[in-house]
Amino acid sequence: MGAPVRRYGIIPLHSREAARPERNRCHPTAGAVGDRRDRRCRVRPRARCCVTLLSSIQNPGDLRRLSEAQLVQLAAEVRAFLIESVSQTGGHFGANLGVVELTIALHRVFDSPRDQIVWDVGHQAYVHKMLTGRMREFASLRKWRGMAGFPKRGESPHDVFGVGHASTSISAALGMAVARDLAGQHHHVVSVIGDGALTGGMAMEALNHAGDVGSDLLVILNDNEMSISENVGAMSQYLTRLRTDPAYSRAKAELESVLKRLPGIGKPLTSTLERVKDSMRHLVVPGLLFEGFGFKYLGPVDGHDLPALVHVLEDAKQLRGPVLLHCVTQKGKGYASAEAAPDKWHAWPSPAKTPGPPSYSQVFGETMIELARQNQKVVAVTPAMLSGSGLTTFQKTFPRRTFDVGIAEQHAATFCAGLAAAGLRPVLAIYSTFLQRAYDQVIHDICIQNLPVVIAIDRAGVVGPDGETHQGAFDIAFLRTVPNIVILAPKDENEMRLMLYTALQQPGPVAVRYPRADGSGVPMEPFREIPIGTAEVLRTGEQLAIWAIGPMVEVCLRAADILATQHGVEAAVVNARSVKPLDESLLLAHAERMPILTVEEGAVMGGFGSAVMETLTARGPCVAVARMGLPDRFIEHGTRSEQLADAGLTEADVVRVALALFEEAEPATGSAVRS
Ligand SMILES: Cc1ncc(C[n+]2csc(CCOP(=O)(O)OP(=O)(O)O)c2C)c(N)n1
Repeated sequence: MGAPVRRYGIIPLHSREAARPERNRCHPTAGAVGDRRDRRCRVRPRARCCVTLLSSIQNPGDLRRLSEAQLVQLAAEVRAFLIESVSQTGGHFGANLGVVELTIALHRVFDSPRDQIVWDVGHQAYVHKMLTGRMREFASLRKWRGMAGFPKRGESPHDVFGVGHASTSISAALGMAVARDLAGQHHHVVSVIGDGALTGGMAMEALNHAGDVGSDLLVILNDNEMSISENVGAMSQYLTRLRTDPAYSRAKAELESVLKRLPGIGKPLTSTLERVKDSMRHLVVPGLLFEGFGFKYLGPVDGHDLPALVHVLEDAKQLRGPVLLHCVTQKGKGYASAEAAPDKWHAWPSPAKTPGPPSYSQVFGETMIELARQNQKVVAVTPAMLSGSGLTTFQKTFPRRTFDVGIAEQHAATFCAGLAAAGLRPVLAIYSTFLQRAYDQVIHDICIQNLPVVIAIDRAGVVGPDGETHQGAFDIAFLRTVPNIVILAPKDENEMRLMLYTALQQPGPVAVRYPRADGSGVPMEPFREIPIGTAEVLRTGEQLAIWAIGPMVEVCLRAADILATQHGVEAAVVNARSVKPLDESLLLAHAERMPILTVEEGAVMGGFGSAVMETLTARGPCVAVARMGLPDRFIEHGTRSEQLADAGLTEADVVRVALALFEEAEPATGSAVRS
């Protein structure tokens, strides 16, 4: 048996006076223990050092040399460094400020990497990276070939599990705990999961399994009441009750003491009494939801009280079986603006945009308002990405027709299927990368029943600094094989509007995919339907046909100009628009006359180009075909243009491949189809 479970008092709600004015510069922390201001900053060598203790931490073991006061000092330095560093590079901000004390306490109490700390989502792992020898790397955070913004196994032995999507940590940690048990080892495994990520079905599945398996596992619930926007759902309300209701905790304490004093009155009565006691406990004991899952519940504990955290973690370490420590933190802690508006400071805000075309997400949000005004049946559904998807104003305009379902992509898809089955016209606003979570729901619940759900796929293609875990590479390849679905890809933001309008006129499911990018600044047309399955010839030419989709259309038009002016090759450029169904008659007509080059910002394997090849193989003439798209490897963090260059999707690449294809096809018309 492990040590008895200790209960920790309810803490007051976050005190606002803790908010300090922001100082986003390297500044000395006031004369606390270990402050040696003459030392040079390792991060900014020419600056006087604001992180004297922090720069002495080479690995987490160094934390164990520090006194309690020094740990508190270290937390201040970590915050100063975070503010300084992320203000320069950009990156996730609020969540990291919220876990400063928790991360220090974890690395003080546990022995990483022997003990395994698994982060959920991983956007809050910057402090973990600092304490595990990667301070110098912060200048390259989320930059091409620089340090990743998420834990990555290849980056450090302390990153025991790679991540970027939410709700995976309990499953992964449980796997590690079970592997440890089977190997007869004795280290600790800890999962750190946010209250937002806890809304994900996977987290529930893992809690359910962990309680059954019973392995030693510590789950730390980092409860800051926020997902990216305010957290939603009944679970969130339950956590709020645990956190904040002093009457609840007083009643709990009083009732527990009364129950303890109740006498046993003979055998038959005892069992009845026990049952009564048990059901009364269920009324008032906090954390019973988790205890029902087979976890010992500790907390809630103030996640900014470092000594208390160290203390409770030491206790938790002694316990056997699955344990859940409920830790209350404040997103953005220590930076006034981020405390006041944690949603806006989830990531460091991008510099004010120079006036220019709106982003696709913005246009999507505005279009949704117009469409909802026209059609009472239109409703919007988002799995926890309200602002990222451009739906903030839509929600304000149509609060009853907006559904933020939490980090629950699978539920979001089937919820839409239900809405559609009952006669509404749901639009599921979802990032390409997160749609991966809902594949079965798209097949089983939407497409088999041919329900008219519009799937608005944002961030399709490369996404920039979030990198590998967030690339929108696979949606065409995985959707294309599913019967009934129509897949559209606009060349610009105006076409996206028209496609959304068109999608809502269809009797079955339609996906519209668009990039994480600004539009081209084209004028917006009144709504009109684009005939499904028709492509658009934007440039004529008889020596080569370039079939492109999405933002690649613009790239190919520029490439075609170069081909004509510099190489004397006249290429047709086709905006395919409809990936499924394809405009087969136009494609076959082109294939009769010239080689075909396909270009897409999506996985080349199984993508749009594959659809073209399949059509030509089945019905076309023997013609040379080349495909360009995202390669069969994961593309790391960097800027969008670095990633497109890495993938070989620049206009120069299109020119190069087009010339090679043209030259290969030229001597012998009727050369074999190839890719
Ligand atoms: C499956 C999935 N859906 C959506 C997201 C986008 N996302 C990144 S962080 C985040 C909020 C996470 O909230 P929480 O787990 O409470 O962590 P916090 O930021 O509050 O620390 C969301 C929705 C994601 N990473 N993964």
